[in-house]
Amino acid sequence: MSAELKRKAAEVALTHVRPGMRLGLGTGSTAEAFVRLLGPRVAEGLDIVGVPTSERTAALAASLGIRLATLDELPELDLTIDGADEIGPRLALVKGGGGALLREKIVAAASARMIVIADSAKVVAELGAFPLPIEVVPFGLEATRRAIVARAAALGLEGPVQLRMAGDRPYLTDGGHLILDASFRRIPQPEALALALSGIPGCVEHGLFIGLASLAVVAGPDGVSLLE
Ligand code: ABF
Repeated sequence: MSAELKRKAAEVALTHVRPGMRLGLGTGSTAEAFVRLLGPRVAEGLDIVGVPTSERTAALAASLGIRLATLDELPELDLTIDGADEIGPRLALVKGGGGALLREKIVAAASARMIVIADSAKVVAELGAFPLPIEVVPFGLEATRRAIVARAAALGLEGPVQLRMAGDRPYLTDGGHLILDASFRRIPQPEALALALSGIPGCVEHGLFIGLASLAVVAGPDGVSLLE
């Protein structure tokens, strides 16, 4: 997605921001485009407070002068703006390619509304081509991985479930967890998979966001469209 398309989607999302809002700030390059547009508006006097979903976003927002709070200080938010890796039917999402899915989901769930911003290539008829990120605790990693494989197989899903690496070391999330990327290729029943994964000890959270987004702002070569 070109920087220009990201900015266009972010611009439309910005029109949903009102003075006084408590805003969840997403992670990833599209969410960062939104934060970069928000900074100058705050400098002009727009009074909002942001709750970042990652250390990366926190650093960017702070550098732009955006007032920040933790979710403990502001446990109820008005709106979260975030990106996604895939946008499927009924605005079911795959998120977590950027490694921030746990905080992203906690923040989205604490928000009255969530708006997803993305380019049109992220819109899919069925989720799953993008490997599903699953955040797990380091203890018992292989047992947890096998449980994921078995629960998925019971739903007819097969494919490698692999530890995400950062160079020659496992990738570590902001929460000190690991990520398993599950390449199921297709996820025809995201609700069933979400339920199955949530029941596995050792799985902290998975990247299926179901029933959280209420609007997607999708930028493509022919303009911006809204999905509800
Ligand atoms: C976050 O950033 C993630 O949930 C998703 O994995 C990623 C999307 O990144 P980008 O906007 O750079 O494509 O929203």
